[in-house]
Amino acid sequence: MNPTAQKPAAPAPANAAERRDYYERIRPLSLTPLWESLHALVPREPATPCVPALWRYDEIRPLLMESAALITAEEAVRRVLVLENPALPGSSSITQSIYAGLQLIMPGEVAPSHRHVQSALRFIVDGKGAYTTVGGERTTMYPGDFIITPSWAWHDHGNEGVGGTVEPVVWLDGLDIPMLRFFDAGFAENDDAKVQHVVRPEGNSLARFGHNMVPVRHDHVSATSPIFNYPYVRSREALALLQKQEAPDAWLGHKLRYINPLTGGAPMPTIGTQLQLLPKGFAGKTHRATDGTVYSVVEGRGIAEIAGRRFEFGPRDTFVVPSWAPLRLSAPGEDVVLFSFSDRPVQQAMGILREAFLDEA
Ligand code: GTQ
Repeated sequence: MNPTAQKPAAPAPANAAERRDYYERIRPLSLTPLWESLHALVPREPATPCVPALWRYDEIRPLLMESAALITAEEAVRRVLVLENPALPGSSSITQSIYAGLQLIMPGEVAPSHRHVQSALRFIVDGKGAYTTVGGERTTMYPGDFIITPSWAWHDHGNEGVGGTVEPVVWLDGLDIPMLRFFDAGFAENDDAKVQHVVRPEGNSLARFGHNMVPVRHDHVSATSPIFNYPYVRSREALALLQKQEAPDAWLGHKLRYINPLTGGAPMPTIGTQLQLLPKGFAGKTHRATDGTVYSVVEGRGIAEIAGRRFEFGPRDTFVVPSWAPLRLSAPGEDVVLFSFSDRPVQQAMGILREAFLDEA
């Protein structure tokens, strides 16, 4: 699998000492010999340093709640436990291009308004009744909702509850932080006000753009979808209907991607998102793709075999599938619903996305 490992070790050249001496002499001039690293720079196939990993929510939740006693959301600005790929310590990255973390907001707390070039998605994991405000419109969060904070949009989060109850709310943050770091293109600023002024009623963008219609006099297409909350009730209903009406895809089950209704493309310029249902008894075939992907389990227990390692997952767990790692999903005991995201739209824009659907089980 590892392309560098396939190469038989080259016999030491007769002039090895001369070469070493030469390398030492060119180093002070900031020069290096390509021929020593060409195979790693241009690998035969992806050789990611990322490893597959699973984060169990049952293990994380008590620790997350403990953090609420250590620091307020306001002091932390964003109180988040970063899900860091075990093979990329210190990188705050779950894949080479994607950041993920679990953010907690306690009843009555506020995460103050700021904005940054990094785009963010929120996938609600636990609890309901928190809100986020984006561009002057609030949306109330329910488990399974997929919410977007576009690049450079002001956003603050709070938790006032809904329907008379207020409870801790946890969501999975997905950001393109490593990509922005790679491009050295990040800017950020804090708002003057802690909580931004609400200028549009809740549900306004969904009414305008979320029903397969758009306002006739709207002709502004930006890089990010004008819908910023894709409610779970609606996406889940679509999957339930497909489950009744169609056979599942042998690799993916019933899988839909979220779209920007103005373009049909991904809702965010840098991150693609999907929701899939594996019907009870599903035993998927193996597939792989060059976009390392983060999965959040919404419903059900199932199994992900990733690069030969077996992970048993349950509701609210998160797992990561590295680039080009073979993946096989199964749902032996019950229906499973998975949300997932990756850098797919970037790879598609570059024309480099590859995927393979293998015939073996
Ligand atoms: O909510 O704005 O997990 O700026 C990391 C950076 C969340 C946020 C994160 C952020 C945010």
